[in-house]
Amino acid sequence: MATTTISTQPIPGQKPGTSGLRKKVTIFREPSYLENFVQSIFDSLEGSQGQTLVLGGDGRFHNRVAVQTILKMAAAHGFGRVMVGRGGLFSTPAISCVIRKAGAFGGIVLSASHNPGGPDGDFGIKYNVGNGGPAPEKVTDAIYAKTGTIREYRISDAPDVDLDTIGRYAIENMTIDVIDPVADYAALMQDLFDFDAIRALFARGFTMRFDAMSAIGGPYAKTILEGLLSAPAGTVTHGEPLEDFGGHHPDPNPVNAADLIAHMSGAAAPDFGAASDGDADRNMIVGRDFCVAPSDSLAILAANATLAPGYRDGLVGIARSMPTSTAADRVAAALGIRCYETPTGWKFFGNLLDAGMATLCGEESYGTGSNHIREKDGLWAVLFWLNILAANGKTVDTLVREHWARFGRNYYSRHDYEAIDSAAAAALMEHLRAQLPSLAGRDLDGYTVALADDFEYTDPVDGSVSKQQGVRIVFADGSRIVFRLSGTGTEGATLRLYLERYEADLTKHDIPTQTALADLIAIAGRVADIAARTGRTEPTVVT
Ligand code: VG1
Ligand code: CO
Repeated sequence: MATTTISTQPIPGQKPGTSGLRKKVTIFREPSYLENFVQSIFDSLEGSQGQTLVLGGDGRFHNRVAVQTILKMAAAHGFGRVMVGRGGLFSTPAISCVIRKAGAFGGIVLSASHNPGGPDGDFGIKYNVGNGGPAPEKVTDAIYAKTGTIREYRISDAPDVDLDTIGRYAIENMTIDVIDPVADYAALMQDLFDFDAIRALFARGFTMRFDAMSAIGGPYAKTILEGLLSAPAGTVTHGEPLEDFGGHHPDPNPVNAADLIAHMSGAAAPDFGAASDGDADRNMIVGRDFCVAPSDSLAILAANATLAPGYRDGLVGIARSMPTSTAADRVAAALGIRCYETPTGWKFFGNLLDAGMATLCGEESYGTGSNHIREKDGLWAVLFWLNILAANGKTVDTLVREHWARFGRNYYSRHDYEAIDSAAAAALMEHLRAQLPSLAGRDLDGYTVALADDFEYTDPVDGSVSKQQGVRIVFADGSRIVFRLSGTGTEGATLRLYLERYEADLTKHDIPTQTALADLIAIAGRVADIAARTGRTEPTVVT
């Protein structure tokens, strides 16, 4: 075995987005594409020699090749030990869990999350720091800067490691532990939730369908739901991780999880449905003929948190991304705790969690989590819901409706315009920004603009400032329209339009969501000139 140094050239465009670097697999397979980025990660770390790294991915196409390359590069860099999940697999929340439990220096997550996989699909890589969470912007900026000046990378010529057999291996002076990717995570879930109560719920005949979307959530859900909690075999569907997710778009929303939604309809439907995404950090919660909005899910978990043993002592604070509905703010107010508003992306929650300022966090994009790790966590949210339903005996829709009756309903929807022309998308955002100074105080179709700005965030812990995080138009009645461009897509640009309207009146809680938001949809279309600028009369996906 020997380490070789290979010369290379900077490759443009290796800029991490909302959650790591995501590109088409075809791009990641180009010579030295992955190597350049990995070396740039390593070169931006201080004091990593001799330290432990955790490594794994969601099993999508190219995962195994990338894991072998990274192991050889980690050895050449001088890491002391790498903990890798068997098969090169780890869900994103499980990597976060293992980094924390092992006291590792950091971790590398191979995933493009909710983006499709396969040879023509997407691949991604993300660096997580020692708290288990995604690297903050100052780290990702440093990595990106290195990608612009890189001249060489170092790699061992050792043979591939047997990733499928648990055990200890070595490359150069580096130890490699191939470990069970589920065990530590399953143990953590048992610490947080009342497994006896959930087991008793299933024993009473409660039925559930968990759709793992042929992604990495399957092994975790099977071990925990069908194994530890004795849910009937078959509760977990699409439970085998496949390199192309069986052709699914592994994004758990009612559009992409249509199969689950169909099964959750009618009198024969299970009591409870759920799904997770490619890397198992997202969750969708479904009742019988009833989809729970992710923003509502966060608020409902917060309002009922003390029913779960891990949260029995209450919450110190809640944090949500800016576009996420303000339903959680109402719960925080009732609990007498703070609700923090951060930019989109889980990396912004890390400091709040580390500083003990927030317990629960959530995003409108089917992401919920807590201070138990530093990533969002799909199965955690599902277990939290099960714990609550086991404790209070309610159905999903009763629980949600009672929540609305108490706090009011925040009608909420997101409209995505995918794969639009990048220049047109940038021009649309500029067009919106140009209007900001003149919007405040104006009347738009009977809605008075109370605030119009481009969201800027100052981290309350380290004072770092993140600008241009989404254009928001907030009306006097609390309704909001938010526009931002996606930072995870790999084709053209994706415009996200977020719409929210608050309704306190209990007798008006049954309006179809798009009807309830129709006025705001019309205002947004006009202010942003969406149809003319994108060439689209309808969004691609409405959730
Ligand atoms: C999207 C979501 C964001 C989420 C991010 C990563 O980002 O909107 O809330 O944190 O994906 O989730 P964007 O920039 O495309 O809007 V995942 O499950 O893809 O890691
Ligand atoms: Co994900």
